[in-house]
Amino acid sequence: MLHVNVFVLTSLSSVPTMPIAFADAPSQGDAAFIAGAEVPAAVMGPLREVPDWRAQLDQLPQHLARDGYVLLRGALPRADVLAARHAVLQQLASVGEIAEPAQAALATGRSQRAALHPDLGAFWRQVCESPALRRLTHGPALAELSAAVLGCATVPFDFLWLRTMTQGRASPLHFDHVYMNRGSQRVVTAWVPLGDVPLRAGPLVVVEGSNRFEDVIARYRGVDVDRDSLPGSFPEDAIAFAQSRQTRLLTTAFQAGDVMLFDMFTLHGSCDNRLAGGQVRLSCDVRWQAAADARDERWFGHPPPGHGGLSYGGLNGARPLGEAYLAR
Ligand SMILES: O=C(O)CCC(=O)C(=O)O
Repeated sequence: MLHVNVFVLTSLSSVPTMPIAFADAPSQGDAAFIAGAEVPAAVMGPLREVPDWRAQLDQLPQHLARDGYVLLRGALPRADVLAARHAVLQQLASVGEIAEPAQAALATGRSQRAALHPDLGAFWRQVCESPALRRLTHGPALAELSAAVLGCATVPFDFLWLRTMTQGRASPLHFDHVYMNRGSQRVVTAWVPLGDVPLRAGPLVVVEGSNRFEDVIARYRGVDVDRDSLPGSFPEDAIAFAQSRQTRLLTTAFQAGDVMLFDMFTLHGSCDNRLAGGQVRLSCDVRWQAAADARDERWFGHPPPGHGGLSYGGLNGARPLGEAYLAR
């Protein structure tokens, strides 16, 4: 069932607002859900953490090769993550999508984004290029970690994927390869939760062992979503797929400061956001690649061209908060 939140922001009342529908608030609890179904205990597992990772940076490439990911707790200063979160939420509040105080990240169910910023791509670029966010995603900590994981000097993609996941929303399973394979093949994604992300907020989920599913990888290797006009997302239900492969879906509760790095052939998505009261889950993903390698032209430049030359306007995040997503 859908309901429409009718929160009205008096400070922005002269600007037309668009009501947006959200799914009804789900019950609370510590279970993970995907596509509305609770992940059965037998299918669910914890992401493996690299303990004491600072003392074994030289071991990270082996961890990446074995698991397809490395989960590093406390890799970024919590205060810097919260500053980036605040910068994003303030801008969402300025278009009436997030209620004040913005730190609570509660969606109002209304939006004045399109009325205030007819160029939605330019608005989203401004949010994604917030200085506090860039310091986090393009700063020395991720430079050092991506270099340790890839075993070479690295550069970040200029383009940043910022996720504002409203209630009920999740990212379908996919390999990142199909979105960014025109340049270097030595690329890692750094997934950065912008705030604490408990299970009910819909954290990242990885299909255990998928970095060695050669049959599935072969179906996607070389696919380019823009050139081939194909959706990159995996068509199969995540829980049913994990059961059919006798594997597990791995996730965990993340804290602000944790970082997960993974390679281009690790099948991943996210759990559903089931936070109560319309609370939004915020995270971003930034790619780092070998500095010496060729670059995928879509993701570099000021602004980067992005999908189909749409730059930041080609992202679902550029749509007013809560509007239906387009599959890519
Ligand atoms: O945060 C999410 O919902 C999905 C993130 C993702 O797909 C990625 O980092 O590649």
